[in-house]
Amino acid sequence: MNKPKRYTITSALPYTNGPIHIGHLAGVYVPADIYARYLRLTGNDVVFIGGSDEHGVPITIKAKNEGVTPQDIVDKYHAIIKQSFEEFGISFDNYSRTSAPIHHETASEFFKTLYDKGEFIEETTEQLYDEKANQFLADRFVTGTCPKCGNEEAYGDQCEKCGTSLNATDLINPKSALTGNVPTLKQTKHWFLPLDKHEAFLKEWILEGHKKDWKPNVYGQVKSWIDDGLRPRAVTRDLDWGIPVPVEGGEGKVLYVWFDAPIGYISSTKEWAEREGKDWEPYWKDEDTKLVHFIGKDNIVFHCIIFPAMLKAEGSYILPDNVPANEFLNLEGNKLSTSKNWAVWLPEYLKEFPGQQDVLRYALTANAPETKDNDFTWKDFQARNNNELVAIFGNFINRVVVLTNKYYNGVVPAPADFTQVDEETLAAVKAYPNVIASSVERYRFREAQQELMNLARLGNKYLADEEPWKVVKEDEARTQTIMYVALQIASALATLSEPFLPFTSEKLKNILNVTSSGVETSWDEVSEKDELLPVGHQIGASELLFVKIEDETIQFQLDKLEASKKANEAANKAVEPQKETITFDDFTKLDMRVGTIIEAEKMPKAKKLLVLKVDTGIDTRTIVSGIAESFTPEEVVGKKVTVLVNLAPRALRGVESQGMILMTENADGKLVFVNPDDANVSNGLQIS
Ligand code: B3M
Ligand code: ZN
Repeated sequence: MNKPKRYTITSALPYTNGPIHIGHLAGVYVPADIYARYLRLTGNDVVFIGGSDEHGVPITIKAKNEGVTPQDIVDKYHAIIKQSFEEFGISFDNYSRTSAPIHHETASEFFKTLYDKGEFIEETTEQLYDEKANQFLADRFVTGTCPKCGNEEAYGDQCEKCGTSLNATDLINPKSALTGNVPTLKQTKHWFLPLDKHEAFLKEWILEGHKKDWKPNVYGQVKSWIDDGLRPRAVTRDLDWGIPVPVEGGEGKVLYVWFDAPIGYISSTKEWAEREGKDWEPYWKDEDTKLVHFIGKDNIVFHCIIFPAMLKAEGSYILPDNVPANEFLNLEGNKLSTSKNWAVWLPEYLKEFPGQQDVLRYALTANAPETKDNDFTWKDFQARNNNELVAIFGNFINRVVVLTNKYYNGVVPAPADFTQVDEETLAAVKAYPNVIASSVERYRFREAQQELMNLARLGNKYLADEEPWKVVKEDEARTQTIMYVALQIASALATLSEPFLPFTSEKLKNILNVTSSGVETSWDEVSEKDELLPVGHQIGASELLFVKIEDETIQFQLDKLEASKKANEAANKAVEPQKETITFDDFTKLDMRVGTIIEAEKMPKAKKLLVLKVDTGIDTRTIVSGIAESFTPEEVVGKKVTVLVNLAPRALRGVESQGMILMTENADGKLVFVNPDDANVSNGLQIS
């Protein structure tokens, strides 16, 4: 095993403008948590840092839309997000927030240090300004065409399509996200971090130093940015939500969110150290500490170029050893989207699958977008649960525990002589800690979890081959040996599953009764010890670790997504542009009345037409209406409707139609009547 080391593990600070979904969990938090748990289990000194990113434009936009303050928004979602992390077993040592005073102080100080060292360029430049909103536009306040890839919906700080980091003034045809206005240019002073000045160092540190150990997707992105040439980047903004710029001339300005947010990792570490009575500095300043940032691919430039340049400019910090960014997770073939409600939200998942956090963790890790974008499907989720967790892991444990209770009242039996299969099986178990560790240490969490499952497979196969339930009839000693070996595998699974399936691991440890009786095995002991569960140890009663997920449950989830899709299609239906203005006199020419359909029949040989008799309050008249594909005649009789009564009559298939019934369309394209929403309005009343 490796020598214990100090680790600072960070995971991206989620924006507090909504709850978190499976994409966040799969891309960042589950892998980070597996890594942190594994390192703790192997005796390292670990701080695992998280927190909420509470500044930035999306939060102010959301607050504006909802008519509340940005603080209301961040308070609400910080609480929701923090709770989700706890519920899914993300084992942060500290979860902070960037609105915390300790963060404001830390970020301010950091800025001042760079300012005092002359690490910024102070410059008055022309920036985009929205005359209508009376506000400068940067970041997500402005959209336009990406100069690099032509994406027409690039933001003022980044193009999400090609990943390029942008300055708002780079956008072609910029448009204000607040008013839709074309921005003007207005002078304002800002502080810029001259990334170009750090280019040589970044080249050497990453392009030469990390070519081999960083993931190809991360390395490739960084290389392409550096090859494109780095430019100074503004680290302040003309906004009122954020950390005030702490130097002269900074009044009314705040730090750019991507300047303060990564410093949030440091503030969160400080908060933790204060609480635990520790010194935070070695975790950020000691060269022996390994700093690892877990992020999604859209955050690569900030963690691999901008933040390291900041840390380097400050001078006293270490740099990340690795940034194992993941690609994106899709859902049922489509990009996850908050605005389109195309997501599996964690609070909702927990309501619908109570107690089944590990199933989601497992399915997400099995499909983790480690090297390319990947797809989460509910069918795969069901199959992973039913065919792997239930049929292999759960089945093995259940057999071991049930049989041990049945044959030996739950007491670990003494083995007789081992056969060659027994010896090989026990030796194979001992190899797993290293095999899994080697994958985890290379950030290959899918592979690591597959190996864990291979250990469960080994156990399952061992029992299936050795068939203790048959042997018990003729060979008592052999049965004891088989059950002894199987119990050792169960104990190894309890330990090695912890990083991946923490809730299951705990449950299994309880079933095996190892925690309270002091026979819990450490990660390394699985390799080192010959006996994990001692002879004579009393285990507990059987309890199911996983339950089968039925087709109906999956169909319910698919139906929910289908409903989201429909709602989106309806919302996206092109809204017809407004027609030419008419005068009030034009309007009064329309004579619209409340009426009731009193008879209806199909027009022979016409698919779309119904012939209606309508009581208009003035008279009863015939109206031919193109609604037969949406309604049967029986459905419409008795319906209150709005009728345009002074429309010139016209003949349809030889029947004279004397007016028109007002209709619109619902999300499914079905026609619906525009009708008075009150049964008491009487026929003939004028609509005005
Ligand atoms: N809040 C972006 C995001 O949630 C940003 C990460 C900050 S990490 C310092 O994707
Ligand atoms: Zn682009």
